[in-house]
Amino acid sequence: MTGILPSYQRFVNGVPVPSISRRSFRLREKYLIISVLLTFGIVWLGALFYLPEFKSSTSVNDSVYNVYKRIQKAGPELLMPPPLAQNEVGDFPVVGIARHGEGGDDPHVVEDRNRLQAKIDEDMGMKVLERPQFDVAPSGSSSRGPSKPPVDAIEEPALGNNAANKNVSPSNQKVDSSVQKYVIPALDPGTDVDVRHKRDTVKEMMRHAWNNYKLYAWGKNELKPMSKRAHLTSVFGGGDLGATIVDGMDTLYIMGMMDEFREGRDWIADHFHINEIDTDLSVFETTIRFVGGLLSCYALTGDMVFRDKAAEVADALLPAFDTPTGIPYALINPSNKVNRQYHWAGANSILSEVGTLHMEFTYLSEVTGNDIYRQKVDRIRDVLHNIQKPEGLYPNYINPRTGMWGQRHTSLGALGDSFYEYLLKAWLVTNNEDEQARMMFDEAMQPALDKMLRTSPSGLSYLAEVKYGRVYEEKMDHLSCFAGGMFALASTTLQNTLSDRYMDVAKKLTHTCHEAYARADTKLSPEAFRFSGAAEARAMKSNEKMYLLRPETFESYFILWRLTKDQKYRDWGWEAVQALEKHCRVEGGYTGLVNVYHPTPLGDDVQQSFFLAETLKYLYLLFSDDSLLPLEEWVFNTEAHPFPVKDRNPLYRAAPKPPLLVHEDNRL
Ligand code: DMJ
Repeated sequence: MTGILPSYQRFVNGVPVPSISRRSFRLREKYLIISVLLTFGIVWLGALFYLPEFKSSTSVNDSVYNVYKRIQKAGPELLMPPPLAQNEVGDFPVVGIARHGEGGDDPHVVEDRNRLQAKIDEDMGMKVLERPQFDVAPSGSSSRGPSKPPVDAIEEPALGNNAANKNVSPSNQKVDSSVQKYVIPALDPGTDVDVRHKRDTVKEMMRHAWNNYKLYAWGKNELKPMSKRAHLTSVFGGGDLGATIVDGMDTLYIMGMMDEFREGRDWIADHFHINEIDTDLSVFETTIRFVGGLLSCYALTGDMVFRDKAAEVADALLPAFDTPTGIPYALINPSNKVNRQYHWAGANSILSEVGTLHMEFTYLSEVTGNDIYRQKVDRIRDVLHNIQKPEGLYPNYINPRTGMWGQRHTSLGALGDSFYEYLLKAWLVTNNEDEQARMMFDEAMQPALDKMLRTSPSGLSYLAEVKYGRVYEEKMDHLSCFAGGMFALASTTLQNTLSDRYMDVAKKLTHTCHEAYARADTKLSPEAFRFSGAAEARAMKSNEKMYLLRPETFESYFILWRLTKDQKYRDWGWEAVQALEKHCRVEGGYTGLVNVYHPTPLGDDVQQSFFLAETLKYLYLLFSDDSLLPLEEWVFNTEAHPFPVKDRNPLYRAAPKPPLLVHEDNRL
């Protein structure tokens, strides 16, 4: 048998001589044994002192257990092979899988990045981008420690037909005065059976989306509905941030799904700890989905857990605002406080991101009594207000160090969109107090519409992409379809010289967005559609043909339905519900589509958290009475989380102002 040590077989004249037993090793053998033992010892000591699992454990058993716990926490994706593609799997009912997030980044992110990168390259004439900054911010965030123990704010389904809850607030909105929670008004008894059925259908969709998330991805950010497991490469990464829970909570509430709401609330109270998250989070996405979602739940229920968690999230983001101008960086890692910019944006922050924090941060200051959040967004507002706007337009990129614009690209779609939305909504939600915001909105819209609003040969209005004040792409993003609702709101909330134009534009843009749906085989819109050559409201490039369960068009249907009562908006919404059911619903939830022009499209295998937060909420509201979240009393943030209007809504819940300190000589 061949051992590790040499046998030293002796040969005499080429003939092996039988071995003679020896009592001791030769010198060379001794050296070899000693060096093997030494190596072994060094490795063992290294493991003991340098591997964290071993170092922190008191016994080997603990160490093994800790490693086991980590593997368990990482979830099955660590060990499980990727799912089979459609032709390898027989049981996917409607659609096949487009490989998603395997072997790299989420294709949504990659596509977006590619698209944005292309835009930037074009804008910059293929100039090499500056290196992104990697700044270590001082650890200034003040975590508020563990949340308070659960309070009993959520007891009964707060439905309007519950006699006990029939208190009528001064604003005519039903509020349970004992705990000040929002009471869901019952449907008007005269409601058409057909409308009831449509509303119930949307509620059932929510149940399907939620139950499957709960079954396969509970506590993770999003669900892969076709592979029936957690989506670990979502915009919030693979950590346990429960994006779908936080984003979906207020939809559950307004649909009266109180058992599910309670489950979500308890998970948030017990397991939501943003400071433990060791991954880059988008300041914008985290604000609109988490801070926005939690603040909505606080307004609806008065449950302090939501308010405190919202503050915890915002506190984790605050170091990103430590820049010379106060314009925040795009990304922050909550656990080590390192800030970063998107590599595709160079040194710049993005207009739609830095301009879409205002509602959440000011309302958070109102309900906590802590002014720090308002100060942060007021500073951003000042920069944007004071900076010179080329031809009255706001470019999409701004450098947080210099406060100078980056590329001169302007859009009401990706990278620009919700900045404009928040100027209008900051004014609405403060009950018209924030006049500067409304003024900036109207001032921005006139040149924007003059440059961007175009009409196709067949008469479709659309919003083109503008660079240096000129149209450079006859293309409209699905993201821009929110603009119908925005212009309609702007038109009806203030009479000025632009009001008629706003409503006209609102209707025309929403009509065009509906055409983008109607012209696709699936009756679902592509991600972007063009108006050049033979194309009219159709995508041309393959990366534009996907549908990501986006809500913007339905948001406009909802707002326009409320404001005009034109039946076509409900009809269009119902067409969308049917298309979603036919093409996006799978056994494990709802999936986006890869190509809306294919009669049996592949699925992208992602159930986006905004599908629950926005898409289903707006569709549900479309078939509800106006008394459910009336527009005079609630303003929806860009993720469809309703915020109460100051001084009009009894659920505003402003924290009591601290008493003013008066000196003996009556000086303040
Ligand atoms: C949502 O997160 C928000 O609506 C955001 O403003 C834009 N994109 C998505 C939905 O498409």
